[in-house]
Amino acid sequence: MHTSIRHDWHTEEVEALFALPFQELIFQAQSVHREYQTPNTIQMSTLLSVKTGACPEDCAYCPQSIRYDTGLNNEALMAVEDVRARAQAAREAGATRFCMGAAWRSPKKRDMEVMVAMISEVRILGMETCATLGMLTREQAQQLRAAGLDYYNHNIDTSPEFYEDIISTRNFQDRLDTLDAVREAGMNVCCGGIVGMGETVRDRARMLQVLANLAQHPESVPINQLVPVPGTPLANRAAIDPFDFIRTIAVARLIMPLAAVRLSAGREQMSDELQALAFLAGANSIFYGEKLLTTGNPDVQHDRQLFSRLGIHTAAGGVGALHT
Ligand code: SAM
Ligand code: DTB
Ligand code: SF4
Repeated sequence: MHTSIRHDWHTEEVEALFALPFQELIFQAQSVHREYQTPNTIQMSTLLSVKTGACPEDCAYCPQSIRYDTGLNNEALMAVEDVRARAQAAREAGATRFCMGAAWRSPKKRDMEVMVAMISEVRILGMETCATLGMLTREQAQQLRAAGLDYYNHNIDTSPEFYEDIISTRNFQDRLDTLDAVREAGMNVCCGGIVGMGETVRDRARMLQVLANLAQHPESVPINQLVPVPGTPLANRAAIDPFDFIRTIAVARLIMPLAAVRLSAGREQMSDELQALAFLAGANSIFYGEKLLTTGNPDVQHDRQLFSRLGIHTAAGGVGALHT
């Protein structure tokens, strides 16, 4: 059997995958995983929030929006040397990629100068570099690429239809425009979304359909489970059925066979068994280290033990990446 790589998915087809009996879906996803990916292998990225809080956007899930009182300490853009030290520590702990996040709508000229220096320093350490800084112009994307940025993370977060229920300060097309600029600059795309925000199964299918129908699939697809943060409008959303979360991972794997599917936010709230099920369904990358951007993540000792119990190896470089 050879599953083809498609870019012409219909919503109904993707919905039909979500509707498969759970075991059938997992079997299909694991079969595709075996065909296209290295089994039992997981790539690890470490996140660092290099500029925290006071973001002018109103993303309903986000503790960093200036509009919600989440008790977060706002922090200015970090010094390059401090970021370098954090990247080195992450490398020593076993991460292969370092992802720098900033709570901006989009970076200013002054910010870009610092980011360029930061990216070069992390690259010198021999790590892959990733950044998530908000919307970019074509010129900014080129500048980041020239500085040595390997990946840009920019999530579509949900379906085009549900988007305006979650964010009002930008639209879905703005996200697609930045993704286009990132692609044009020749960088790897990291793009996914959040589940558990009150969206329907159709919204989940539409989100994955949009990603799979891009001219080129993202090299990395983070699937985040909403971390409900007190003070945000989504603080009291009912938790998603864990099996529905796993279904989202499985469908991402099935329709984007070459992508690294990232089991992202929400791991701290998941049991070891649920994470093992996510890996079985096709997740093969994680965020590694005690913190995501502002919220918690499992400690490294626990992750190492989990991988050892499952016989999982850690990958040296990006799966299916354009540049490593
Ligand atoms: N400001 C930039 C932007 O939004 O593009 C970059 C940083 S932003 C925090 C990166 C991503 O983190 C968001 O797109 C969203 O998918 C994810 N995220 C933020 N808060 C979250 C939460 N409470 N639970 C799960 N994912 C979250
Ligand atoms: C992604 O998709 N998830 C990461 C990363 N890309 C930047 C961020 C998760 C953030 C969770 C909430 C927080 O820690 O602030
Ligand atoms: Fe700002 Fe990004 Fe948070 Fe939205 S997700 S409020 S853009 S930091």
